[in-house]
Amino acid sequence: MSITGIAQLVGDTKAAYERIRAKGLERHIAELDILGYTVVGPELLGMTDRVEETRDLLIELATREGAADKEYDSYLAGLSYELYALFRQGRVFEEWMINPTILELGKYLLGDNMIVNNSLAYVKGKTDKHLRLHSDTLMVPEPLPEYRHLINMTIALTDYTMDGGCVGIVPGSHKLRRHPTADEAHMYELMVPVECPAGSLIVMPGNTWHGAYPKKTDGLRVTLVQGYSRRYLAPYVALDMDPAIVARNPPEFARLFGSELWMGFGEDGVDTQLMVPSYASARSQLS
Ligand SMILES: O=C(O)CCC(=O)C(=O)O
Ligand SMILES: [Fe+2]
Repeated sequence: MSITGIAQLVGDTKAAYERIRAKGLERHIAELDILGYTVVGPELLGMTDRVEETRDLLIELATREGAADKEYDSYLAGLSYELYALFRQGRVFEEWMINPTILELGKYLLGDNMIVNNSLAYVKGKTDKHLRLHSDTLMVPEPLPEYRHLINMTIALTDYTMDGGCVGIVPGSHKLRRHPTADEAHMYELMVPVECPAGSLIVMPGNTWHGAYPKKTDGLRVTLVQGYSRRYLAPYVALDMDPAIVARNPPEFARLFGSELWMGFGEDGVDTQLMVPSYASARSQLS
């Protein structure tokens, strides 16, 4: 790294640490390192007043799609009925996407250039099936990288309990740097239930093994999932949207949705303004 690169790294590190401290997120960073996940309480997200509205809107969208007729079933046993690309379907989802606490933790894990990778919601009804253990770093060969490619930011919009079919996480599994085998995928006794109140954020980096418990209780479990990744990973969800949505949000929203990516060029070639700083030799390791 050049002297400039090192000086930038020092500056970036001090600034990142100050921001983490100012928000009181040190404990969560430690848990991510030690356990491979963390749960952030609703107060720290600062959007407690949006939880009910978001939950009701998701139930309304699912109902309109006929989810109840399908008994909230999905393509995988134990996974819930899925809704996709929420950021195009309501103002409140735009706010969740750029929630400052989510972005702070995300950028600590993925660097300042992180982009949106996924946008999903789950509506889960009663089921006697577990969701099998897996890691979200799909398609990546082993050994999985020690640093994170992507993170799953799960926002519980109803209270999470084991009997209510909450997520279960295998603590320390991120250190294995591999996917569970077909046999391990059913070792549910390894899971710790993530029980937390509605409005909590569960941060699950892509190497962490997780699944979900059968839902024995009546009523629906409602969840918003936002995936973020390093910018070289092709997003799972299409990032394009009505320009009016981009226009009514801060510039960081556009950036998270790819406005500064140089990939995807055509006959005219790359935008060198965007591409040249991507050379690792020209920047801090934090980005
Ligand atoms: O919310 C759940 O039941 C777990 C779903 C899951 O595996 C995920 O969001 O990656
Ligand atoms: Fe998952």
